[in-house]
Amino acid sequence: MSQLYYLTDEQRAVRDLAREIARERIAPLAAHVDETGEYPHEQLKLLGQQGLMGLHIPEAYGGTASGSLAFCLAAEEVAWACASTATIFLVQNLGGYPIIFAGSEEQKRRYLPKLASGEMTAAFSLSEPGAGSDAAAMTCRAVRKGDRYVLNGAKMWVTNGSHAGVITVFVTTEPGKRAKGVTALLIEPGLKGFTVGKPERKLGIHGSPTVALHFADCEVPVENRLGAEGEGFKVAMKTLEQSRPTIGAQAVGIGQAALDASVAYAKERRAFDQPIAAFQGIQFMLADMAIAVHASRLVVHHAAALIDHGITGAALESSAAKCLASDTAMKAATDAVQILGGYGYTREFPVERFMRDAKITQIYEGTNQIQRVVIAQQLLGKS
Ligand code: COS
Repeated sequence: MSQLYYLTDEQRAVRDLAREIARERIAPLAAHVDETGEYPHEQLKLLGQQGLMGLHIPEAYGGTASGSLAFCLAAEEVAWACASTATIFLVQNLGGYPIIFAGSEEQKRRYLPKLASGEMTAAFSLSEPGAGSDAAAMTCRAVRKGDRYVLNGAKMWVTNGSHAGVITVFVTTEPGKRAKGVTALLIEPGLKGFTVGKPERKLGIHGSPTVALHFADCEVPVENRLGAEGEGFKVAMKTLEQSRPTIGAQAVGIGQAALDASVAYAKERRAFDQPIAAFQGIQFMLADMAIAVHASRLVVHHAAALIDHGITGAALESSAAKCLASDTAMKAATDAVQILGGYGYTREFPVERFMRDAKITQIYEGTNQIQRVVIAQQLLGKS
């Protein structure tokens, strides 16, 4: 990997620490996690113990406030080793952002220190069975009754929803008003009328549980509301704008892992009396993978640096980072399977896992079609 001259000493230290943990402690377990769907408890605990869960959390609440670029560097390293663990690591960030942006002092004190230490994990719940890309079309409803909201409806595709100690759930308090009727609530497990669905059986990221949430006359205290009524959609959009580069970082990690596995195999595997790395057909594939992964990393780092510099309105750069890096990871992983040939198609090598794991990065936190909608809106204005 080329030298990233622009990193600060702190960012380098975060990357090196994450790399060491990822390569020595997380990577050896990745195939097992994929095979069994086992939740990566120990891996997450380790990330918490080493201070990597609090990179995005202000120091006043137990974090290190290291910033978005530092977090992206750590996310890439974790994803290089195990995309499942990386997904939960990213959701810790996604679920924590709304509390940082919109939480009251009491809410911040209640949750952020536990998220920073890894004692508690978080989740973020925007999508519904009938509302994914069109998030404002949500129907899960909260009706205020005195000092409580009564929730009815379902949410879907909630990463870590079965394990999180706190979930930011977006509901409508004024159906028909679309975005302007959306309100964010903090939900903890154990509330009466709140149940978690069975884990989805997915193509990849098997160790990262994805569930539906069901609410049947579930009563939530008003003090669990995050921000004002009707402000939830903006909280969700602002959160996604900050979080999408981190999905890009996860994708860079998967793409780099696919490239590394391909280079290693091409140097070992012989055909026609020479290593297949001697053939230009393979060399060009490796070079194209390296170009795209390198470019993706730089675009991810640029979007993260904009966030760290407090430059608002980085929706274009954020969506571009997520989109480019995830498309790159998918292509790199598919090419890695091709380079490894029949072996690549088996579980004897990790590249088929990279290919299955890469696919989700083109889908979650907004499909890449939605990223292009966001980018076009920035270019053209909203029609
Ligand atoms: N930051 C702050 N506010 C934002 C914003 C951002 N990045 N993007 C939009 N908003 C605000 C808008 O300014 C608007 O508020 P005003 O009416 O006061 O101006 C409000 O949010 C609604 O925005 P918009 O009218 O653009 O909403 P749409 O219903 O047209 O939806 C898209 C816009 C498609 C971009 C949105 O629904 C989206 O991101 N969908 C994908 C959802 C997603 O990523 N799901 C995955 C969930 S996590 S697995």
